Amino acid sequence: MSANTNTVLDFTRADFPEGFEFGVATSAYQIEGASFGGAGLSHWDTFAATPGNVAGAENGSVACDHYHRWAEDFDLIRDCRLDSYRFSTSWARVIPDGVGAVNQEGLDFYDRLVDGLLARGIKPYACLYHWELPAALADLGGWRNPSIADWFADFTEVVMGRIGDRLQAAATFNEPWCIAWLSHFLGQHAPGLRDIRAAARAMHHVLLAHGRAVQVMRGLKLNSVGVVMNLEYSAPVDETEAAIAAARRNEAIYNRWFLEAVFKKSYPEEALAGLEPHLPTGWADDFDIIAEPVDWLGINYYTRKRIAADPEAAWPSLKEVEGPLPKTAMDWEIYPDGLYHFLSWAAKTYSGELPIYVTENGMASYDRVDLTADAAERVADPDRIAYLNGHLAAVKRAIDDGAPVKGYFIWSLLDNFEWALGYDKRFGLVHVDFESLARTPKQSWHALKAALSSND
Ligand code: IFM
Repeated sequence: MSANTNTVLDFTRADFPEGFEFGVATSAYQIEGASFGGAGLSHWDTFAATPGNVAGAENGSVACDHYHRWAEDFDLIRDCRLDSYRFSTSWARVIPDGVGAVNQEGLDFYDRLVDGLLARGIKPYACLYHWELPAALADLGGWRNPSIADWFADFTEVVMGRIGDRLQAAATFNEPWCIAWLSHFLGQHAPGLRDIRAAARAMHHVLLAHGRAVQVMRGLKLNSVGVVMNLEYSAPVDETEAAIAAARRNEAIYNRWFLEAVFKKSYPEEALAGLEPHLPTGWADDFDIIAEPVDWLGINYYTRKRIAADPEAAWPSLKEVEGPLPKTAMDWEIYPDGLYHFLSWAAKTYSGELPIYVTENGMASYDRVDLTADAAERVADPDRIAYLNGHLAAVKRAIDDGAPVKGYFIWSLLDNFEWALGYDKRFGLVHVDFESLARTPKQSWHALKAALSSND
């Protein structure tokens, strides 16, 4: 590998095993334009319409207008020489009320996406749920209501019955921790609750819904079914017993709760200590459904957090403390060793020989835009190139040490709606002007194209 100059990537395809896939990831609400095509309202529409929830009072009603511009976006994926694309399906677009009548226009849209990818030689990876719960189901308690497992199973049947036959792989959920904890305990995402009982129920019901969806997809004869977990490295702020125990509690809630349920039919003790009183009755009987075997594991990784004990606060009695490492525009520390750790740890502890995909990794950066410059220099994002170099080196190291990693998806193809932070945080390989919606490939897109073409 050559020295990093921040305008080139330090790798070629030949540095990775034969068949290793390079891809990009997006999600429905963040790019499609939720107001188009007869979609129902989701809880992200209503959360964003409530003052103070989203920076700049922004929302996903137009987003990147991928709903109409998907062909141009897929050309950008193909022209970058990427192998694979990971997208999500919006429940409210397909079934506007969450249950019952199907919006054919919505289903046709996802059918077009899959065919459009295949026509360009790009492998389609679909994720059923990336956070936009239909508002009609939120009215019924959303993830707190145990019936959500059956509602989600029905949604799975509708979507996968239509597109499942042409997918490279399907995932049930993107980032169950965000669906449950970030949204029902920390209150940062829709539905914006800060309630331990709601959080505990969501943490269990999302897993039950995962298991039910796997069953449905098996019934449809899909044989590449997985789930996407987000993992965050949890480092004690110092070597005190209190800090070590706090980091361990954080890690149990964040990283082990979902993996342990799916692969070991249990929940970690440190998390149960606070959550068990709030779990639904009979929770332990659901593990046979939750642990329906999967075919692959997706890991989303971005950063580490330094954790201290907070004895003044209620359980889990911990707080984050700012770390010393260089940070992205999200203020997230850049820590590629965490990715190395998780790839090896997840395989050894949970998923064994199953293929692992890095289903998201990337950064929000402060890009320099000069649309009069030469094509490759119009949007300079050297920090993203350095970030990708660091993390791809970590992936390579994990593979060399035996982790069964089969692919790496960059978050994200386009600058997009970064949830409660609006459009200000730019994660794309492709710059989006949110006035004109024009797309401009960044320097990182050009660097990636060069790296992936280098042994054509
Ligand atoms: O934008 C999000 C995405 O929706 C889920 N994973 C993390 C990304 C960056 O915050």
